[in-house]
Amino acid sequence: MGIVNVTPDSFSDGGRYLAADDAISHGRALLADGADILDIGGESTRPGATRPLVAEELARVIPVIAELAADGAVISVDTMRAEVAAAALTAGARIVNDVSGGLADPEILTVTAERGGAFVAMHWRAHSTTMQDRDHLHYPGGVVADVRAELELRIEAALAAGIAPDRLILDPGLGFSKTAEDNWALVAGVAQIQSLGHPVLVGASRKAFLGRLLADPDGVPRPTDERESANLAVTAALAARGVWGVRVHDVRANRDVLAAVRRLQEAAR
Ligand code: PMM
Repeated sequence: MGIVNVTPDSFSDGGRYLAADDAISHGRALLADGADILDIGGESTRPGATRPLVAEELARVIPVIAELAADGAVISVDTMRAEVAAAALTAGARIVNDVSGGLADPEILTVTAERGGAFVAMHWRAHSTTMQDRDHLHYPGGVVADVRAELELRIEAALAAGIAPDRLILDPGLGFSKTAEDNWALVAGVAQIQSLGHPVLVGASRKAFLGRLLADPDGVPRPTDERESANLAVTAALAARGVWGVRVHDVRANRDVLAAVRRLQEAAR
């Protein structure tokens, strides 16, 4: 899944693709690099980000979705709002990627179900302004078990709203109310999320825990666009564990990793 952020303030590429034309060309470049899905979002979820108005979010994403869907691309819309999800599905998106898993605006589940869209339910606890507050970082049962249990509730809500079980994808939500240590535990323990019986998507690309891993001797995190090597190792580990998808910025490099992992798996048979 290749990322197309149509936002002024995403942590890694904010502002770069804000104009619709730039976002559309970026999406086409990601398709040429081998993306199976383009994830198009108009709201930054970086810690501390303020939310755009609905009209603003719609104006950012809908023209980009319409154009890329007309190219034949499989589009997911990265939104927490039912209204945006509905407009995106009408414009040709096939997947709703809701980082709140239906918690921010529960109507999004019904809207997705009614239009036959697939739904990505990510593990989430709070909006960006407060998501890294201490009480949202509390996992008394251990992060993997607690994320699993909270995702189970999202599965129940999604199925109750009419989303078909085979159209529901789960995501542990790396970086969302998680410490770096939590993120590593979730990557290592992804099999426990997979055991819920749905395809699993993971987004590690360019996130802070990779920057911290690769910090310089003074502890200064590696800049966002110099973290790909570590992300590729995470992709390799996740692919070897059989995850359904990875949400990434550098599609070409991640495609190369998937090809190598697949080839090794064939050789091992
Ligand atoms: N991360 C971000 C945004 N959307 N969606 C899913 N399903 N999983 C994620 O991990 C995720 C997401 C934040 O990253 P960005 O600012 O690079 O888009």
